[in-house]
Amino acid sequence: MIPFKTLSQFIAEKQSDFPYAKGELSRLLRDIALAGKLVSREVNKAGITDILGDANTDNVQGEKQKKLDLFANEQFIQAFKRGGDVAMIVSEENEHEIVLDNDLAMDANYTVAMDPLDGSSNIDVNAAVGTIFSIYRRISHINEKPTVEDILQPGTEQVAAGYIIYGTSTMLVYTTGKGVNGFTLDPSIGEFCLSHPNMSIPENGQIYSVNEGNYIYFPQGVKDYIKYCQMYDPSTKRPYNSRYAGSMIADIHRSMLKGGIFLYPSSWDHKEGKIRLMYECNPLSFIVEQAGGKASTGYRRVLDIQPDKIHQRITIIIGSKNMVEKVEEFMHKYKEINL
Ligand code: AHM
Ligand code: MG
Repeated sequence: MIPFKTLSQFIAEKQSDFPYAKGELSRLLRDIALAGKLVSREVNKAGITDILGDANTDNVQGEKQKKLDLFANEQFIQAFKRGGDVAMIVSEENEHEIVLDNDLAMDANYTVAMDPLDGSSNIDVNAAVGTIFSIYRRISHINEKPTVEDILQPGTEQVAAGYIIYGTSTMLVYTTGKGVNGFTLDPSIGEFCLSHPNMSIPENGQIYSVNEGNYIYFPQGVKDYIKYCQMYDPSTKRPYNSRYAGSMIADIHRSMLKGGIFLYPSSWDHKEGKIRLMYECNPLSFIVEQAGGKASTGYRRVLDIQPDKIHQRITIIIGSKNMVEKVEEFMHKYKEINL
């Protein structure tokens, strides 16, 4: 039985892991949890309130924005503004980085990259969606105006990262680089409570997640791996099962608990990959690595990539360590295609 502990109690306890900590990161994590609760409340009422459907706007990537995308974006931005610990935000929903220059943010130490509502295409059909966030320490001095370099840091520099999954229950999973812990929202008391301490992803799994509609456009190494997954071999428990939610949070959360792999390779309309480095790949790679898994482009570790733009996309293969290494083995048989 897991002893009862709220997220706030857990964060307060863990603050002593960082001797230099002054409580700002703890406050920031609590601000994220609060915004997550507001989004969760709205997601749970979707269908009976006017929050489903398109907002009739496009984001910078030309994707249709949903009303809930914009609602979630606003909740997190407001939480960071009110909290005063964030100097700059990068969001999937905003073309440019947002510099917070209100009085409260004058001595803010952190920058945040986020996807406020990942898996938007699932909103209208009542399937799981999520929030993903990545926290960096700014490089510039606190009384200087932050620049984009404060956020364009490789994933190895993340101070903390996490996701909130709005599924059958709402869960917040995060890491500060000392393991991964998961908290389930108890709606009756309005608190995230520790439900999944020290999460570790199985080294092997029998589930692969990929949009197979794009199969003919995948690199040959990925095609070979998919055929390997489908081949009968009882010694390695193949054929594997295929599950694809259309929301990588849902697919990766499943892998975290049961083992598995998620792939988004290059395809015909996303030659460089579809998933965004700063606010999807990096935070999820940090979490998965902290849980004992692996995240790679097929040729290099995701967390080592130096980002050059805030909405940069990459190819990603992430999940159970041995499964990711198997894909790398297949991919290394072919030359990397540099786009
Ligand atoms: P989004 O941030 O616009 O929702 O896009 C990211 C999502 C991932 O969560 C999901 O795995 C993928 O896009 C689905 O894309 P596709 O429909 O091309 O398979
Ligand atoms: Mg997304």
